[in-house]
Amino acid sequence: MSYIELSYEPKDDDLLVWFSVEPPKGKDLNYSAEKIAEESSIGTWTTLKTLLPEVWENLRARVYHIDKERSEVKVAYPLALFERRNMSGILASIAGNIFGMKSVEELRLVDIRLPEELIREYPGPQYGVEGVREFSGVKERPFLGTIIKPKIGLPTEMHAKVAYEAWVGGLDIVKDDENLTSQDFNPFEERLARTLEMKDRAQEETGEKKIYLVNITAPYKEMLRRAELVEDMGNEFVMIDVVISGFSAVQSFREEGFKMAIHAHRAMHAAITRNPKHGISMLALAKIYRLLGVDNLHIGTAVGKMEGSAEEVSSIREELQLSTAPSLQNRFEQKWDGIKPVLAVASGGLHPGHIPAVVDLLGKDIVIQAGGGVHGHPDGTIAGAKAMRQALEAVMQNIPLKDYAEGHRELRRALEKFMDMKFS
Ligand code: CAP
Ligand code: MG
Repeated sequence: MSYIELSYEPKDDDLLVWFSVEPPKGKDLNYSAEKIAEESSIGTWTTLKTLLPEVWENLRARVYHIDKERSEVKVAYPLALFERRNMSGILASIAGNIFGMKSVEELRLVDIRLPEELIREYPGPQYGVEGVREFSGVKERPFLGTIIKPKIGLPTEMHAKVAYEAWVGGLDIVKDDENLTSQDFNPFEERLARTLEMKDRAQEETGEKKIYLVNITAPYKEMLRRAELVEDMGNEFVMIDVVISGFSAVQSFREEGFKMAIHAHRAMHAAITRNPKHGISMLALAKIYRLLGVDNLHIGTAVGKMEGSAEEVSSIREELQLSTAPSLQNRFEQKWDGIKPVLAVASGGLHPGHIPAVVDLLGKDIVIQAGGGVHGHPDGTIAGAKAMRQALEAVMQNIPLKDYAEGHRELRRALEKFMDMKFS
């Protein structure tokens, strides 16, 4: 009785998983493929006297593709193996014990093909790209944002003041950092109230809608309490560290039905996604978060301080935004019927000089965020925000950044500091 069935034609409603595998010394790919399918569906390390024929027939995973060249296997899972609308349960099968088995040396979950029957059971983003553009008034161009820096430590009043400066300098978005929650020097309630006052003031002064991504990451019941506060104060967004909070919290939070968009920060993802031979790809995680229903998701920049190649970041952006993501060398074709597109967030080591490259790579349905790249501007936060806006203006008008900087002091000063550019 083998889990390998290369003649098996996956059904439309099978969930498919693409693995890259390094078998242990002395074992071949077929050996590891067998163990992966067994441990991720119905089996264990030995044959079982308790294995009913119908369990074997109806619920086992089937290895339908083995590529010895690329050391990859593809496995088909019947949907009956999983509980409906329980993403944690699905992952406990396809992304659970198998990573720790001795019968693989390395194992990477490259991609998941979500069948349309499963897609229909999940909400997807409440707002998505259109909805966020709708309530923010940012129509065509990328969104510009900053993260208050230092990431931790500013007292509440200073946090709110820096946020005000970023907004009046021209940024659309101010975000709490991923590890700013409710510390003694900047308690959540205080920060929310003071920063929203500054948001209102900046909106009046600029005539532009402004967005505050307040971080509600906390034990789940506390997340709900904070979300209620945020909603009562009329803020349109919450931010959640989704990997750290867990799939169950993200799925539950989306189902709470708050009338607020979810900005998904992915801190901790690299513990799972970074090793090219082991773990889970950011592409696969991004698909799960789109299905669960975040509105914004960090995906990397290719040009900033965080790892992630241009090809990978671009592929993830496509997966988040296309209604059908075509198959690639390491990506299933994926239909997203009825699931809204997600705003891709490019952040991490960015400054105004990066904006042309980021827009070139990822297009306009993105959020470009810079923390150090704004608050590290030699003339301070307002100038840093202006420099970001000027850089985007240059891109939208197809003017080379250096030329545009000639007539825009804040951008020039940013390029002098961050890119060592020389001006006459
Ligand atoms: C960026 C950032 C973001 C990273 C996360 C930080 O600050 O606030 O958390 O972008 O990385 O704390 O590093 P800087 P990613 O602009 O000062 O780098 O978006 O890849 O998940
Ligand atoms: Mg951060």
